[in-house]
Amino acid sequence: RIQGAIFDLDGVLVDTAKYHYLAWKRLAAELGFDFTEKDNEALKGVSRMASLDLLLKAGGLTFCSEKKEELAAKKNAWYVEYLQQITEDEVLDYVTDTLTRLRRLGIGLAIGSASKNTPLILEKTKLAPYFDVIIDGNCTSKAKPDPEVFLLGAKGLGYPGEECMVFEDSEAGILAANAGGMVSIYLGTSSCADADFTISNLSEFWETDIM
Ligand code: G16
Ligand code: MG
Repeated sequence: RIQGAIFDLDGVLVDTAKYHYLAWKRLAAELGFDFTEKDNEALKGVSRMASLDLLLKAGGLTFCSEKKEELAAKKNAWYVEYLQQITEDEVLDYVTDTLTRLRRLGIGLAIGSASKNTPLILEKTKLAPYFDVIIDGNCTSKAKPDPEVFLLGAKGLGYPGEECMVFEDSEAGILAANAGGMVSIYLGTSSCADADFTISNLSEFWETDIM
């Protein structure tokens, strides 16, 4: 039986994925190449430095690690600048309803995000009070598809992975949830072959028999 729910942040609770994309696209433009929305799919859920490596690969460029730190910092500064203007309006559809309903059913609630900007996003969107446990890029060392972030989330909630479900919008995140033994739920309009379930928004979750 499911006792805990672990939510990815970017692209699941909050529509910040578009700001990551804008900032990466801006960096690519500055480096002299176009970065498309299709290229961007592979960056979802992936850590900042790993994302930069994928971006540079798409542009056919290589840099030393010092220069890469500089480029990643530049992208992050733009991203943080975009985040300054976000509000509760950026919270995706059915999110607060779903969190409230799960809470009423006694389900423990956690965040499992790769983002080091999680505290800022939670503050701006006023989502922090909904969660018992917050695991993000500031307290993990292994990026998705490694299950570390979700295993820490389950541990924080006090349940084994098998009793938790994970909501994800990225392939890397679904693989991480599977590796942690959790029920993996993919949120997206396309399908994800590795996910246990695919839903196009959180209201559809309530039509499934997952719980
Ligand atoms: C998010 C995004 C990724 C991003 C990563 C690191 O993860 O999906 O695109 O690269 O965090 O973010 P930051 O640069 O803010 O530390 P998640 O796990 O919330 O989807
Ligand atoms: Mg995500």
